[in-house]
Amino acid sequence: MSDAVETPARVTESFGRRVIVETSAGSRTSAELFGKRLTCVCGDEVMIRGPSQSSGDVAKVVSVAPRRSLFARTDSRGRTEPLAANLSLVIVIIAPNPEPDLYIADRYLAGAALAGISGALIVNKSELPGAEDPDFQARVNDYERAGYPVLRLSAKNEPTVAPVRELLINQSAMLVGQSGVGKSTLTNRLAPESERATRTLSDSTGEGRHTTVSTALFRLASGGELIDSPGVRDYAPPPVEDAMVQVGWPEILKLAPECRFNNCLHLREPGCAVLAALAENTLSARRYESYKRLLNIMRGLAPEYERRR
Ligand SMILES: Nc1nc2c(ncn2[C@@H]2O[C@H](COP(=O)(O)OP(=O)(O)OP(=O)(O)O)[C@@H](O)[C@H]2O)c(=O)[nH]1
Ligand SMILES: [Mg+2]
Ligand SMILES: [Zn+2]
Repeated sequence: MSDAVETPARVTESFGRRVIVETSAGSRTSAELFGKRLTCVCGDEVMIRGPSQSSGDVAKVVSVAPRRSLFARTDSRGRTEPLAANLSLVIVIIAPNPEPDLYIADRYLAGAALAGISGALIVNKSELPGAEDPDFQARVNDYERAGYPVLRLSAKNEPTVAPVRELLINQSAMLVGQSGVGKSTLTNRLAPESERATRTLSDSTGEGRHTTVSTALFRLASGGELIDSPGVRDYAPPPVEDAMVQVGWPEILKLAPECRFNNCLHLREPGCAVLAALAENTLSARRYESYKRLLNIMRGLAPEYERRR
């Protein structure tokens, strides 16, 4: 291949300056970012050059195509860190075990919505007795009532996984959630060639152990593509203005037009339809609490947000 020839490719895994790309012919190869200012993440569409003698023995990523979406997080220093590009769906996985932190799930779904990406919930390990707990079920039902697709399954039990294949057709989806919920187990089930390492039985009591260390994309024979990602202890979306936070809560956003003030943040304002729904118990108090928490987190990030504008 001549040095000047550029070919399109897809980033399927990223390790800083080094990435794995998949060419349109379907082969995967290692590549390096060309030039210091170039950055890319899993899911990016790029142009690569080489490998050839004069560019060294490794292919170079020379440009990144405009993104249809960018899913990102705020890191511990308040900076925005991109996680994946060109997603159409973010799937949060929870399980009865490890104990779910639904505030993380809510913030993931909010981060997706704020990036113009759809959200869905998978309840894995549904065969465990903890899945029968009425309180757990009520909390899961909150997501259905809010309008999210919710799938209950066991990644280890093939027939229960079929609805996920259906959901993923024509989607570019990323699995996210706490460590140990079964993201990689499900990825292996859906894309057997992915061969993702999963937590072994002897590790299963190891609190806070993170098995997966990289974000990686796989194509599914049944259609669509799936990205497995490392488990997290927390997640917050990049900073947004106060009025935008409710975009992450479809059930609140739906009520907002009925509020007396069109800039209502649903905190203490008179004539607030959200507070009325809360008093009538038609809105989940936990989900509302979660909305207020993200509003507070975003206000905490505001100075950093302004500084970087
Ligand atoms: N009982 C049960 N165990 C499951 C199921 N799915 C996964 N597991 C187990 O849960 C543990 C964690 O699974 P992983 O797939 O490694 O979890 P992960 O979400 O990828 O974890 P990180 O990579 O650390 O984020 C493993 O021991 C799996 O065998 C399930 O449906 N039922
Ligand atoms: Mg994993
Ligand atoms: Zn209101």
